[in-house]
Amino acid sequence: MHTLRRVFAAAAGVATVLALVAGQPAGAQEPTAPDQGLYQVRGADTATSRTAVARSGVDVLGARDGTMEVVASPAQADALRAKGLTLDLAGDWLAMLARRSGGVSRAAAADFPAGDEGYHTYDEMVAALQAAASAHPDTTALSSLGDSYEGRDIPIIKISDNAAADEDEPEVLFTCNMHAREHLTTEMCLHIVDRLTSGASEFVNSREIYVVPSLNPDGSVYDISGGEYQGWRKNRQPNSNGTVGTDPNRNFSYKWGCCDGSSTSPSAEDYRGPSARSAPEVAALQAFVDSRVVGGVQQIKGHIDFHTFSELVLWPFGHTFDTVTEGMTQAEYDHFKSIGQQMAASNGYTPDQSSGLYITDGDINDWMWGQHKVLSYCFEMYPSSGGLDGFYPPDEVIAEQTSRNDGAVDILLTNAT
Ligand code: 0X9
Ligand code: CA
Ligand code: CA
Ligand code: CA
Ligand code: ZN
Repeated sequence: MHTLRRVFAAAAGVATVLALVAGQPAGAQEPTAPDQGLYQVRGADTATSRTAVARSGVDVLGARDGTMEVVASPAQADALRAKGLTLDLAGDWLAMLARRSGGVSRAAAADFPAGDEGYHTYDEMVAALQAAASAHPDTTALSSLGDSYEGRDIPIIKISDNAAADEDEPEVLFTCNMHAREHLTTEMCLHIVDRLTSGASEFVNSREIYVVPSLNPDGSVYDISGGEYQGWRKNRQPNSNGTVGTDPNRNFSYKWGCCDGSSTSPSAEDYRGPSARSAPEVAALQAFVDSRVVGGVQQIKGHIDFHTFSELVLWPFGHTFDTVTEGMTQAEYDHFKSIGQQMAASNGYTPDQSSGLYITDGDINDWMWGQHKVLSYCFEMYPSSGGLDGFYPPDEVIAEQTSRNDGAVDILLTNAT
């Protein structure tokens, strides 16, 4: 880690959707289907069938209760229908994106589109952390995990009594905004910072808490560039074939690419990257967590990685349907499940093993547990479903949907020992 310094990265490129549509397989096309259609997929009632949908190359927005929301090309939609699934066209994704983002000038990215200014841009997030750090010098320490691909800092704030000292207290990590368009999660991490620095939480004295509000600064800046929402998920690292972006949540080093839970296609939204930890943002987070092994003992005991959307509490593993497997005993699985169920009872989300949603490999939670034995969860936040608005709910929901997780966060903190 080095001291946080502001880096002015090159301006984000002109918005383009070429990356989203490149590399699609040719096939029979429904004449009326948009190039990028938002679909509700019904009949994906099992994790196996949901994994097949994820592997088909579509962009999975959310999934629960046998219904998946995906963005698909006409050929991809036809291919899924040929598998016996029912696809209902809910709209033209690109037209919805343009409409949703209003008439703001393309050059303006000083804040979120009109009406959503309550969300923090990257610059506002950094400013909020700097304000928290200067208001609470004894209980915070602000630094950076390192640089993103485009050279932005990835801020990390530590919150604890005597924050400057490495005390013998269980350490806990909260990470947010690994996927660019999942902006509500940045607010979730900032809310955790607010609550822990407000003097209302006893955990400040008994834990050392690390919060990373944006694991994907470049992607989140890009997503609101030009005053329009871009629907961007991945980081902004160029690929060898001219497309842009690695999915950070398929790029972690534990069993990377093991299990057909990610794509080898650079244009795919779940592209795993050319090698494990090839994304600088992933490498930076892994290096930090690796550095918390002190005297042979991993100091971090608990972790939540926040995503949107579907209102789920998920635990490892994601790469296998098995509960007991290499790296996971029955007792360990039962512990994950028990605490996951307690957190879900507190926030009203649905608890499940990650692979119960669909198979992924190289995700952060598999690495946190598989490599470091950290009690690590994935939360999929509000809403339970929602298509485009699933990623861009109005800023009016921020307060309610972040404080909704206060109880679950406290359960995680309690059990991180
Ligand atoms: O696919 C992901 O990376 C996460 N969902 S999201 O829609 N936010 O992209 C879920 C990862 C959880 N792991 C598994 N489902 N195996
Ligand atoms: Ca703002
Ligand atoms: Ca302390
Ligand atoms: Ca410590
Ligand atoms: Zn996500």
